[in-house]
Amino acid sequence: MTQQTGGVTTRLGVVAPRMEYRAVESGRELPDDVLFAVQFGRDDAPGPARGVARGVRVRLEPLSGAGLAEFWYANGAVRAGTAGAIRFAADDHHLAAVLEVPEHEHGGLQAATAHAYAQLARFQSQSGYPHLLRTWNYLDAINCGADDAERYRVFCTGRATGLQSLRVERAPAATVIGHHATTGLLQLYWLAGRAPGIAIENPRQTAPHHYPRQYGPTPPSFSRAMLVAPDLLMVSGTASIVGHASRHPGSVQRQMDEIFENLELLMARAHAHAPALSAQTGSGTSIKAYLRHREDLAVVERELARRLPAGTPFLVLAADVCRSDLLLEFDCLHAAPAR
Ligand code: 3EB
Repeated sequence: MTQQTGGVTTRLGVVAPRMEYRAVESGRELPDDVLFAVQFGRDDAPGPARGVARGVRVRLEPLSGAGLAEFWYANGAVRAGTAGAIRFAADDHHLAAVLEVPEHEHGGLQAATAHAYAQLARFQSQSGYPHLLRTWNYLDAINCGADDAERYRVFCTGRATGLQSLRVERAPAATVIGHHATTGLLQLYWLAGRAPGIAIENPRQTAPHHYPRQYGPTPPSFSRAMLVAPDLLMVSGTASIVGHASRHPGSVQRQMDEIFENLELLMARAHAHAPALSAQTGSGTSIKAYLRHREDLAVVERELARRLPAGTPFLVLAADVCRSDLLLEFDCLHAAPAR
């Protein structure tokens, strides 16, 4: 089936939200055609406050790109609502939703995470958008705790427990990142579709559900990237990992080179399924970097400016990555260049 919607021709008939980083004007309401907006920074930063139906504020300090928000533009009318503690907004093809769970209400991270994912699973199975495509997860002190008590590993166990009831044929693409601030919250937001995406794996990296025991009792389960529509690839949080091992501890530059190897391999594979997507980083690529040490900012900014077409907006956020030897991680949206 070929269909024309908003100027985008697709073969599958799925039309992705158009996603871009743009400046938020303080005090302005979200335009009606926005499905979801992700803002970064403290509660008193400009833009819609916490609790706005069509969006979330992630409490990570922007080191570069302050004031930029990630806007997801809808296709068709937007319907927003709540279901218990979940806030959601949906268009003709996709649903965005957010759930923020105070850890103390559940007696700790593992139970809070299990609860959050059980809520997600229950909601998703009734939502009319059954295909979970992409999740983002933010928690405090992600590297605290020794060995299997490290909070990222505890999170992984809680997530697996909560998701048990959801039949996911393909694990979604995902990001799990640590706040530098103390928020007390597990923040979870996600994108789901009426139609499934196509999971893209990275042959340089071990499938997460096959990670060996040394990384924790419950291996994570996520796809390295999800082709949401013929014109949008959503790449998972991508770090300097080859096989299952972290590479280049101590070198931000070399970790970044490894990340770009991983990203471009995923882009090349996605291009084989979706020829509208470029096989390399280009004008349709949006990157947000999560950076552990702010003194590495200049290196990251220089590299992103060098790799992205001139003037491409990008974000660098102060954050912790799920393994303490990883200095940074990238989220990447890879869209067909605007026509
Ligand atoms: C990695 O490749 C780095 O637990 O869902 C990246 C993306 C990472 C998602 C997850 C973890 C997750 O293993 C960490």
